[in-house]
Amino acid sequence: MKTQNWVATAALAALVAGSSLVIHGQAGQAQAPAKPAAATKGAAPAPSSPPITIPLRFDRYYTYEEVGQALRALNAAYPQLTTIDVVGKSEEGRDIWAMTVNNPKTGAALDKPGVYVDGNIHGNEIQAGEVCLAVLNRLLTGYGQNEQITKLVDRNAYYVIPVVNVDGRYRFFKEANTPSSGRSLRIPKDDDRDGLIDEDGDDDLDGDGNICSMRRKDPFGAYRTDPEDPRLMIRVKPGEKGEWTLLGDEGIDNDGDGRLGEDGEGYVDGNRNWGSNWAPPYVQTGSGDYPFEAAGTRAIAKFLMDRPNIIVVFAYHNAAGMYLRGPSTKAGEPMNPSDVAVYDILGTNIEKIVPGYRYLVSWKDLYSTYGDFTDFTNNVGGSYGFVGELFIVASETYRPPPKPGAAAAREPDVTDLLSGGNDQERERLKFNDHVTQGDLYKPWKPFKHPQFGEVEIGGWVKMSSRLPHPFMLPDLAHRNASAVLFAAAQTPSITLDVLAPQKAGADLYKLRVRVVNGGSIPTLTFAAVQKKIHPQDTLKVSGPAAKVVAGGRVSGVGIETVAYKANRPEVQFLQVPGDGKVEFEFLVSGKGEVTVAYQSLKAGKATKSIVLQ
Ligand SMILES: [Ca+2]
Ligand SMILES: [Ca+2]
Ligand SMILES: [Ca+2]
Ligand SMILES: [Ca+2]
Ligand SMILES: [Zn+2]
Repeated sequence: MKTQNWVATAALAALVAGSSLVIHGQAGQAQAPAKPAAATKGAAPAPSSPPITIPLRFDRYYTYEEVGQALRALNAAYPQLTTIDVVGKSEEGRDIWAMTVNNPKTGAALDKPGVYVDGNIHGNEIQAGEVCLAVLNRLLTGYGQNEQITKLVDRNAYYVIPVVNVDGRYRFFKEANTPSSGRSLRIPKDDDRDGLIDEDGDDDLDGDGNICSMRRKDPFGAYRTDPEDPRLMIRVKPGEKGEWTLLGDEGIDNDGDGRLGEDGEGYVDGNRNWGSNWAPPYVQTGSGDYPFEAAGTRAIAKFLMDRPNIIVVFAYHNAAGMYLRGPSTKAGEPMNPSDVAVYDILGTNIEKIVPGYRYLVSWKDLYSTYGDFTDFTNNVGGSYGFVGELFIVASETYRPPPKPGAAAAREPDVTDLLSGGNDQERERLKFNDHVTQGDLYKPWKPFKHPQFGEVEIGGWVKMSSRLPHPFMLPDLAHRNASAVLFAAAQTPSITLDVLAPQKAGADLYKLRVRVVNGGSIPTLTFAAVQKKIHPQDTLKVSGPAAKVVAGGRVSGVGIETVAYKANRPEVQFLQVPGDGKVEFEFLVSGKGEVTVAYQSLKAGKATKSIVLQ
């Protein structure tokens, strides 16, 4: 699917980041070359890439190998605070790395609220990996230097997987691609059901390392040259003479079935293969033959299940400037309104941290997806999850300053992608010409095509359209990392108060216990409580010479009531809401030391002892 409106094409590609629409509508773009040998020329990183030093700089994109070097450099610089795990291996045998940041002096990782961040589950969405590295870089280089960051490191555990689709990242750098191709995990699939597997992907015909577009002179074509910028085309009106036919992405019909690029390498979409609300491929393109078919999703699921303290999840993608929350399909509604309120606190603040980005609901504001990662982490992991869609193409501006007295220009956002049009595309080309000195766009050049004859190849290059030019990368990485740090600061922070015991009879004492959460995020999601995803938090009262004879939760303001628990009153179950408290009253008989212990899967533990006398 192509239109004259090149920005709209880029915009749609961006908007459907993570969407089956990429596959349906742009089959050629969504797939990698069928013949890797023909597609590797020119795109490998320069062997002279500068060494990776700490602090990380974010002024260029790291290859898969360099992401590993960056993690090892961070680990070498901060051995007390970091560990590297190989979570698993990809289909092609590459390591999937996780870095854990935890200060053992403030406790074990599992006893702290966990913040999980990953990126690049879609192979082409590479700046997601850089945002993950920026989170690590900021936490580690700021530790002991910056008061807020020191506190964030000391209070939380962080689990960061910068590259989920390691084969995809490796190949996106090494092979020719469009900005949108190379998303898939490397599980061979017969996408067009002709009995052949991965037989026809894109081909880098001119060997420049990019899959660009092809057009052919055609007086009956649907397009003519844009008079304002001859690199662009506009659709002819009825009755107007045409000039060009668009042939699609660079390539040849490898299997002679009359179609171009209809079955490239893969296609299992890593973000449709999770074991919650999964649907077969006739419902959800790219979902795989069964949940966790992919080695990577399976390994990461195990990693997550082994870390039940994770309460906040960020999964980074590109593009379009969005922070999406679930549910991923309408069937997930209604989301518990108290959980919506938690998302709203985070989402509305993130909109201010990252200008132009919008906080949206996945299925309603974008489209439905099945087998989605954050559905899994929400519904099985009991976390609050966001998908961060990085980069706004409308930030590629070339325009005069606003006239004095005129209202300041609005920050571009996702709505610009829909309005777009050739106006925006012309501006992007001037941005390309004068701000990136031509890095982003290849002018049309004649090429002798073995099947189509004389054609022209040109258009936006691989490293464009969904990615910021490297000069804009530090800002993108820092602001989005700040969104993660903001959420980390809102994770539950528990203090336990045991109010002075009152004598209520001979050897009988009344104890009031207050559990206070200083974070905006509750100690368990409301859905987790409602659906019994995990055990709730516990509050236990015990002592060698003491017995709890009654105990229960206190409710009411002014006139209080205690809901006494019928059995085992010494153990109470609870969830502590964000910026809230829960109180219990216990009647304890006996004497001596009494210990009150709070324990939570996600909010750590706290104990207090008092002496009854
Ligand atoms: Ca096939
Ligand atoms: Ca395929
Ligand atoms: Ca090419
Ligand atoms: Ca074909
Ligand atoms: Zn994506």
